[in-house]
Amino acid sequence: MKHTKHFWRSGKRSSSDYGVRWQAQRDTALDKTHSVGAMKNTDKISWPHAPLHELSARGTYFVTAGTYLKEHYLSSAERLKVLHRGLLAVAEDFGWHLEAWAVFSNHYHFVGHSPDEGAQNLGDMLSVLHEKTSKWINRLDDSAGRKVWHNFWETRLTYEKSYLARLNYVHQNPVRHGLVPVANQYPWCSAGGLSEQRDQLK
Ligand code: NI
Repeated sequence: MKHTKHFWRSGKRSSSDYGVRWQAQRDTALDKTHSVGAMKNTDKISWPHAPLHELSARGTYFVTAGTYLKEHYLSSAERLKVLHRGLLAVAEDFGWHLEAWAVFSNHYHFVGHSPDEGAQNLGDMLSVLHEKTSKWINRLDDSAGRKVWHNFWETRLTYEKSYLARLNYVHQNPVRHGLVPVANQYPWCSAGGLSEQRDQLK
């Protein structure tokens, strides 16, 4: 944040300075989301309603997607497993290399590298995941046509420092949510036995 103040005071602003500023703001919003610990308190988050997707550039992205009205539609081990496996499967199908991810009962996060051609297919990739998981969950709950997913938000990570911070953020997310004392005890995330999970997909 010192960084941002400096730019404001000096009157020098470039688009990349805004990049830092927006990332810092989002960091603050996300910290509020998770600092409370227990999952049920995430209901207090106010996520943006109409995110602007800027996906032209190839790069590394931090992505969060949440369920409609933050309902805990995935609150069973079986459902988390299906979403988890689905996320890794669509990433592979759409050419995204995921470096860190964490899947919860009403949202998920990941840090991923886009395909060389660019990040434009992120929306399609998540649509496939959301459509498939919605249909499956709605079938289980006998609620055909119910809206399960809300939207997704992405940030392109253009600074090494913010990239490393987001990687750590995603890896530690199960701990931030108060679900486990140590991240590798949470099965539906990249900290929990990465290579083993990737092998199971094949
Ligand atoms: Ni989270």
